Amino acid sequence: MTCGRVLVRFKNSSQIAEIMKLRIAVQSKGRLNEDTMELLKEAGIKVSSSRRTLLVAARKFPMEVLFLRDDDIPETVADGVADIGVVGLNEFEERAVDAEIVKHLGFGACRLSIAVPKDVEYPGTEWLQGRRIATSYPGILSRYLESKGVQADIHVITGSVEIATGIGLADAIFDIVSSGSTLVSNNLKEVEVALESDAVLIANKNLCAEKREILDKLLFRIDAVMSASDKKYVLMNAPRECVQAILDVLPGIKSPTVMPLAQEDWCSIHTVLDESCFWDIIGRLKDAGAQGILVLPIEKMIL
Ligand code: PRT
Ligand code: ZN
Repeated sequence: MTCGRVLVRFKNSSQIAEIMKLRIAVQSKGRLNEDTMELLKEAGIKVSSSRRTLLVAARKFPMEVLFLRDDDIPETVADGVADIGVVGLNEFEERAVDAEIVKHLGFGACRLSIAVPKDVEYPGTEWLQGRRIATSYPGILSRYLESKGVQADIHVITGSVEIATGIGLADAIFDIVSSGSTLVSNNLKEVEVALESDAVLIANKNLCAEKREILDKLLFRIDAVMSASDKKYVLMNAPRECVQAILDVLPGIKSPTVMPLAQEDWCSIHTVLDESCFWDIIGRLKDAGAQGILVLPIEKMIL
């Protein structure tokens, strides 16, 4: 299954060619769909957005996209029905299937945490001993409790886990937390973080050489997109005597470019900066003599 070929008949020709395609499983709707499709688009892989079709061929890249519920993605990849997939690390760890993580993608960040009613005086994991904990992630929770030497009563519920303590179903919950506002509005507080999660690209362990090659090409493109995503191209002008002071402020990935301007004794300085770092140093750049600072997005960055 993992090395299936697709027969293609070319237009204006009776020639039939075998085209190898990498099949990627993507969440059909939900929190990871948009970021995943955006990443593919940024990587130059065009996919028709019609979600009524389960399987859609990509344009400009030997890939097809299989749209699924996120719960089904780990197993689909492990079985080889899809070659690769994008899924939350939480879902992948819960299913504990035999597939490999090839890249952390950074989006869909959240954590799997234990939360207790906010008026509980929580001394540490010993409080959980013998308690009832409601969750949709029994696999990760039981492994976590075991690692802490705690025995608790795990109640598996799907959906609305956050109301379990309020209705007397459990003493604590174990669920996804992102901003924490769901916990606050249910009078809960986060006391233990068992897993920090983001979306991961997973792959079948038995891909044939041709599919590995397509995956490597995809990873090359994803790296270029991700390297550029939090970086800015920054240009500024300064009198020549200020250049050294400005260079001292710039953390620069590599040595910045300094070019003379038509106006005598003035230079233009170009560099690439982390966006977060830019806001920290903007004041110091101006104090050092930088003027006309331009900040531009970078689309791709090949390191
Ligand atoms: O239909 P399908 O089964 O495909 O989707 P789903 O409903 O099971 O999953 P979906 O789309 O809700 O989430 C997909 C993935 O997004 C999850 O598996 C996580 O990896 C990731 N993710 C990131 C989140 C969140 N952030 C998140 N905040 N998944 C869920 N939440 C929920 C959480 O369950 C809780 O109810 O948001 C609430 C908490 O949010 P805060 O901000 O109030 O803390
Ligand atoms: Zn799901």
